[in-house]
Amino acid sequence: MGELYLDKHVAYIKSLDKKKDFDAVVMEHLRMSGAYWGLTALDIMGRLGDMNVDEIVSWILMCQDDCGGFGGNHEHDPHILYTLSAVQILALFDRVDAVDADKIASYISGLQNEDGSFSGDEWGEIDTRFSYCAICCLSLLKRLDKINLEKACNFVASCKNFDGGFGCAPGGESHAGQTFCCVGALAIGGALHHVDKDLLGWWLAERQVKSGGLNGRPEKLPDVCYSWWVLASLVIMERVHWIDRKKLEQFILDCQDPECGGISDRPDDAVDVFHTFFGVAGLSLLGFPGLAAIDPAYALPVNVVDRVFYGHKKQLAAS
Ligand code: GRG
Repeated sequence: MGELYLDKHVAYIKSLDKKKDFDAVVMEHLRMSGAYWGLTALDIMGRLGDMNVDEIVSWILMCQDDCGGFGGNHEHDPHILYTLSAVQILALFDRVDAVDADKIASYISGLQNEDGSFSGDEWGEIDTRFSYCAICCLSLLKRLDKINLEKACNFVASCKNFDGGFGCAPGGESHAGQTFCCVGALAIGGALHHVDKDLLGWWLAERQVKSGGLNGRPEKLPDVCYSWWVLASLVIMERVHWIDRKKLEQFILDCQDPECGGISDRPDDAVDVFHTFFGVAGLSLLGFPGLAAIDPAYALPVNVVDRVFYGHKKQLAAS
């Protein structure tokens, strides 16, 4: 088995907070999601403990708009993508109670359209990514009753194609990223019967190329991030054994920077926090030793999801 440079990846992620270089400027508008990727990767690697929780939670609260949604950074406009990232980070730290769940739920339910779809923000773009964000976020807040869940799932199902995959809107080309959003949303929404598991399992397994990596659609290059989008969908559908897991594991390990840490999209490319998270998360789904298990639908460590729904930590603390 190849080596995972865990300590180097931890050091790489921790160094990002202090950086003021070009990458940091480019990431400025999506810092909330960047923080979610970095912090969740640290948690999977068992190294979230040294973070300053109060400082992170106060920054998240500063990014909340009066309407209840969160922006990608302080004083940025709210968007459903960053609202999910904010709630996911709060869940990581067991601090969901620091926010008014009803206010966030009212922001999200206000983005649901008549056909069950969701807009990303007040400007109205519609995409199945936003359906996933809405359903995942409201589930973590235990507020799924605030939307029309049946219509939401029916809209997602209407984006299914002849090949079993899903696109960003009805008639949109199947793409592994959108497919994860749709399968994840339907799994959380209790509507997986809309998925043709054998047909979609076949299409997803076809995403594996010679190098062992996965692509997002036919004829495209492999990319480490699809180790999440494809693999998580296969895990949810219990078809993960349809790909060569060892070859995928080696592809992800080949994308590491063994000197400075971090994982890139393909071997020898520059690393970034997005691919570092999805690489580590993919290895976790593959059961790589030393990594905590990640939940394929919520994209959070399994113990965090258990704590949200069953209150394990709080019950233990009280006993
Ligand atoms: C909490 C895990 C999590 C997700 C939140 C934002 C979101 C919900 C999901 C994004 C799903 C998605 C569309 C992923 C694809 C990202 C990507 C690499 C897009 C690149 O698209 P192209 O067309 O790439 O440039 P290809 O690989 O097709 O050439």
